[in-house]
Amino acid sequence: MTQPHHEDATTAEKPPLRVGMIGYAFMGAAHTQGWLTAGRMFDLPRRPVLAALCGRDEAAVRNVADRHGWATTETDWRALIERDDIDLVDICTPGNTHAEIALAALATGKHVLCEKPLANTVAEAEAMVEAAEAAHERGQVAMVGFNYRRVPAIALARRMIAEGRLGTLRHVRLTYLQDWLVDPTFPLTWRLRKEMAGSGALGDLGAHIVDLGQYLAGEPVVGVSGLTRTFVRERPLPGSEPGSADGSLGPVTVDGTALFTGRFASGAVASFEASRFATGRKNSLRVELNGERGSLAFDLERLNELAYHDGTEPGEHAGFRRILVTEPDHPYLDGWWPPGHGLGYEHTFIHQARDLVHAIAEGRRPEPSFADGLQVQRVLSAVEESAEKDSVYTPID
Ligand code: SOE
Repeated sequence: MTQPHHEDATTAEKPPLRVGMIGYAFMGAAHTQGWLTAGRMFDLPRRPVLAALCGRDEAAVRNVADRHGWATTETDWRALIERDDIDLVDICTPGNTHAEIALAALATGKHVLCEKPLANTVAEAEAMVEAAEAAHERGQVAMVGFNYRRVPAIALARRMIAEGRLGTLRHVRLTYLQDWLVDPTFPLTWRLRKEMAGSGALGDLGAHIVDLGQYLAGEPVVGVSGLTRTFVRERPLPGSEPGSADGSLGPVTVDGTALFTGRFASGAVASFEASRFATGRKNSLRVELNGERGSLAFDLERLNELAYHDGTEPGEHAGFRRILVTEPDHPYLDGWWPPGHGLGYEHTFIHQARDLVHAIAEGRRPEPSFADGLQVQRVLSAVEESAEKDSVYTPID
């Protein structure tokens, strides 16, 4: 049967995009929101279907699948990947598993969405890019989940920079601050173990701001100087692990804070700060860009707003002004509420799902691609190398 053209089709008539998701914790829940809602609010060429959810604990995965609306469950990701009633594999597991799962999923002909950071090492990320390129020739699509690109104000900032409203860029300033590690009794979860997470604040939060910096500037970072710290070096082992009853501690093997500077080939300079020790900061992501003709500033705590300073205006009444990014012609706003009603964090995942469905239907490389994820990985790795050398320090006697 020929499929109706999507604009003429009712939602039920559109060809399904059967999603199989691996992992169902925080990111899994966020991605589920994306898959559930994208087709309801946007006119998509394919209809996302929550086909299968995979996790190792059978009872727990069934419970979440039931609540979130996934049709079936699996306890082995390999079984999920082998299923021929799955079109896309969505990877929401810790970083140490991304490469293996993505390579296997691409090999079985699936499209792939992989959470950030793309991998734990540059070598893994390179292998993933190679596999994604080969898969692209076969009509498959592979995307990495840097969701903050999908905040409408960030997408608008990118558009304004590309239009030349800031002129030549000089400064790109990004901070991503959380405080959940300030408490020294916070347990040693997987995010604090190098063998699972790859790195700490650097890979978790730094990956986001490196991606945003490169996306907004429209060019890659070509050099860095870094400084990392692990303030609390031992933490209680989580309750479920042996030894916890007697209050055993285990070593924290990742950074808690990463500061770095970067340079772009154009001559613009960037500063980055990623921390889990910024007391009082819960999920504070801020961006400011200064160019020869103007500046832009964004704060995730006020994510419906973008601050813009037009440096060509007479000084007398110039200043940063607030753009409320809720107009129908702002990025992604065509699917949402009337002006002023506002969006939130979860909408970034809905927009991510929307963009990925379009890329699949059009057979084009999505943004951010695995190659974009690899470029971020290269920057993170260079920061670690620089921090190990302590090259940022010129000692002062
Ligand atoms: C935890 O630090 C975390 O959930 C990150 O892993 C996400 O990528 C970020 O968006 C919010 O914080």
